[in-house]
Amino acid sequence: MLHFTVISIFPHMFDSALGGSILKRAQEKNLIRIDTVDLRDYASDRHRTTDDTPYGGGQGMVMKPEPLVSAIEHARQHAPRARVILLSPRGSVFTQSTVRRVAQEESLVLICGRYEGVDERVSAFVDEEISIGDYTLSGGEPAALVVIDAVARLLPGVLGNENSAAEESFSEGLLEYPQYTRPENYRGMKVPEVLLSGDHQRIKAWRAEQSLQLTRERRPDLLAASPMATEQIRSSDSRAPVYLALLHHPVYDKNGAIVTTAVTNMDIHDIARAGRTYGVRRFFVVTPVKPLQKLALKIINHWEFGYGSDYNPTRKEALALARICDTLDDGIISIEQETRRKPLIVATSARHSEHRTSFVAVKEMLHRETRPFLILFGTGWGLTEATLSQADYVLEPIEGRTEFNHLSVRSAAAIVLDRLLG
Ligand code: 4FV
Repeated sequence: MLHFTVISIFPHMFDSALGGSILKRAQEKNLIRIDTVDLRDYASDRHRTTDDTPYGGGQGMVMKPEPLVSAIEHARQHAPRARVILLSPRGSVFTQSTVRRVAQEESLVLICGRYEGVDERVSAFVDEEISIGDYTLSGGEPAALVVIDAVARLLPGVLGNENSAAEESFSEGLLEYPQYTRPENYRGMKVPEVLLSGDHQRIKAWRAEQSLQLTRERRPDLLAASPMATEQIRSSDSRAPVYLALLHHPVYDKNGAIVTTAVTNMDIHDIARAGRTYGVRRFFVVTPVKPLQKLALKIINHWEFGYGSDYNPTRKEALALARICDTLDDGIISIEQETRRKPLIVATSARHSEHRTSFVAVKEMLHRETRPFLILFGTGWGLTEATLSQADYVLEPIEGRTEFNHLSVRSAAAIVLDRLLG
């Protein structure tokens, strides 16, 4: 049973909120106990004064230390192991992980400030300060209610079925998936077919994907902190491993002749880092020219094993994706060895032609498919028609807002990755 003691000059503000629904039932089931304490009972003067003017001048009033500290000490006498929390905008921002932490306590004393706040010396008698958000309330009471509500619903037996808390937003650090109920068709807006399928595996996967997608769109800041997100992103990517290949031969020169271009430090760097960012499995640097292979290896080893790897470990992670191979086929063979599957070849080209596949279509395939995908990029003036014809799909050219389409292969690679895996 978790015991809440709320210290406030407006203790009755809690009557209605605590008198309804889940919290009322939880009190009746002795899962929680909530005592509201009138701070004025701890005032020492007959006017029951709990605030005074601020030293140093300034607007408003400040809550006096004596009544607050007496109330805190009285509460500690009754609950020696209580955790005393002051609700204030200076506190650590209240999140679901804070909720999980304080829900472990057996007793919480919540102090509700008013006016401009409480005398600074009260902090010496408080265990922690919590803020429910970066805005100013007229009093700590609403914040205390938020804490009581969020904590109580995590306690076993408070919610009808335990699992519902487990599936909520933030329970796994992600935003909750879209919810639907009857009617199936509301003003032409239909419930997603998957939810009517009865296939719980598919429903679970769809909901997880939706949570991830919504969080990516609305709260990308949450992704980094959510172990589930990281796992899901990793697992979702495991459905269709993506490989990149940068071809230095055969490619066209500006006259359309088939040539071999030089490897460049920047291409290897930037495409490796973009690849790492989007969770690509491997990045093949394709050139049959031994001296250029040696140069490429020198660049990669510098960052993966050499001075670079200490100087900047993140580069190490990225460059570790790079592999040098003579030909495209070598890359394809090593993917087949690694995945036991023949990769789907997706070529890229800045040249328009009828046989092009949209980014949306390939993105959709990436979600549906489990076969590996190999995305080809060409240096120079691009991949040859022979290579394009060898591909399963050729992506539509990247179009900006002008007719100018001479992106560097590095930029093209970053844009393609973001459109397909972003
Ligand atoms: C607040 C918050 C908050 C500040 C002055 C009440 C007000 C007065 N408490 N999270 N945000 N408190 O604005 O917890 O004391």
